[in-house]
Amino acid sequence: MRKTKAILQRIPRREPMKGSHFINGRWGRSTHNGKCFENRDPANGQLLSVYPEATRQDVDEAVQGARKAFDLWRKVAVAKRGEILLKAMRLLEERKEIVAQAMTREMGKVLAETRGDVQEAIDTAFYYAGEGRRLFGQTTTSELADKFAMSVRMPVGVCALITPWNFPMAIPSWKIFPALLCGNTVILKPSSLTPDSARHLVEVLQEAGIPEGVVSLIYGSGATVGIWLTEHPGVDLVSFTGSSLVGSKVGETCSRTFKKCGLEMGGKNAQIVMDDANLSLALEGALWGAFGTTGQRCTATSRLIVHENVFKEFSEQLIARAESLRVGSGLDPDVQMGPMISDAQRTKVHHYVQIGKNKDGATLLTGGQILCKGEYERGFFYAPTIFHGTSEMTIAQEEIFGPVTVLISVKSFEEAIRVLNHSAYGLSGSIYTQDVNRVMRAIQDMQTGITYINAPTIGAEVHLPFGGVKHTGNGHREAGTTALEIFSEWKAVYIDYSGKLQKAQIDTHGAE
Ligand code: UN1
Repeated sequence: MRKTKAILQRIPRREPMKGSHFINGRWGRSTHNGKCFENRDPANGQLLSVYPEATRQDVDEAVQGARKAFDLWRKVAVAKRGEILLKAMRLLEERKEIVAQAMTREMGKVLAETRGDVQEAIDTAFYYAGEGRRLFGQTTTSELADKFAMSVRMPVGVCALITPWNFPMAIPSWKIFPALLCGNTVILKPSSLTPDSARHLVEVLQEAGIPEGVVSLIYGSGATVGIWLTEHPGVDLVSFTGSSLVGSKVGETCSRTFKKCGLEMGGKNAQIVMDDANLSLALEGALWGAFGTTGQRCTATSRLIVHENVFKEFSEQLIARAESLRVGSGLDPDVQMGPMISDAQRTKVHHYVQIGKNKDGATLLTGGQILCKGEYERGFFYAPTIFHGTSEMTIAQEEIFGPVTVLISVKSFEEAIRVLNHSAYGLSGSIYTQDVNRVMRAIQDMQTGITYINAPTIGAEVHLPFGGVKHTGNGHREAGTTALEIFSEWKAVYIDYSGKLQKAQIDTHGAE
């Protein structure tokens, strides 16, 4: 504890930065008398920066600029667009440490994780830069002679990207880079809890040579700016990551206004531990999956489904390890779990803990407390929390988004899979077992978009599809080649070089 304090004292206090929107290639504060909001360090309450809230006029200007820029950007050679992404990637590599530190300050997670977050954006830029020399369509034959057919990808238009605070750079990068590569223009509206990270990302794009209006960055709340963007007639596509509650509203508005819409929402991810598992490996996985990012990941392990034969041993070890986790400022290299993002989020988590104890009747095995003494006084810290419960309980069904996990004991592999699937969500799932038949059956039967074998529920890589089934998503996937599906439209092209009118379906069969 004393060590953390000493480290925090060494961090120079600086004047809060005054941030601005980036609209039509210019950084500037709202000229329309918008309000401002504060960005504070969740570990100690320090004021880091002040940002403007966009007004409706700011949103209109950004959309108009993006519409105008679209006509130019869609015609820029795809390889050239890829080169700009590559430049942005290099700049991000140079700034990785500065950006990671800024991210830990505003978001709270430990430096090793914010470095990983920036690295994920670097990897994503690299991946889609390469796509600049692929972006494959298909060539195929025609059913008619002297006729050729192919499919090509077309950009969609103006994309509004609404992103959360838990991966302040990786998640925006999953959207921005493929969207730009496909020839779209974008307006990013990041969470108001992590404005600095978004600014760093847009700065590297600007310095890499993104033309005016192609990328805009506007700040403000989801309830105002998010809704204005989603309803705006000048926006063609909305890509949203956040809660299922908000996502369903975004989806409704998009369908009413005929927009393409990608939704990446909640999770209630489970790790299964079978009685033949390598228990120490399963334990490491559970700790990382449940308490990494202070449990604030959509892929966090919020349920641990453990075979009864190893339940006692596994839960005892898990409790001991959770209790020895070092909680504190994410800037302290010895700390393993940082603060929660905000007081509101911590209050929500604590409320779920009361539900677990009082309404559900679950057994609280460790944690369940707000940490507020000594070094924790001015931050939003919460103790790593483990319940023993059953699958029907509210705490085993609803997304908590904090350092809380529920142990559930099962008697068999079949029951473990049934419990894992007993969820409204279907993002990530994991199983620890040495039995190849169980592995194959788990891959087949888990109702999740991401399935891990002998690995935790977190840790997706950028070249594979990211997303989930059931209430987690609406059928789209981020990352990999799958992101190209949302950010482009297919066009089928037929080229008839016969010099005569040929009728499909008729000329091919009419003579019979
Ligand atoms: C999230 O869970 O909110 O898979 C995103 C992971 C990271 C991204 C997580 N690459 O853990």
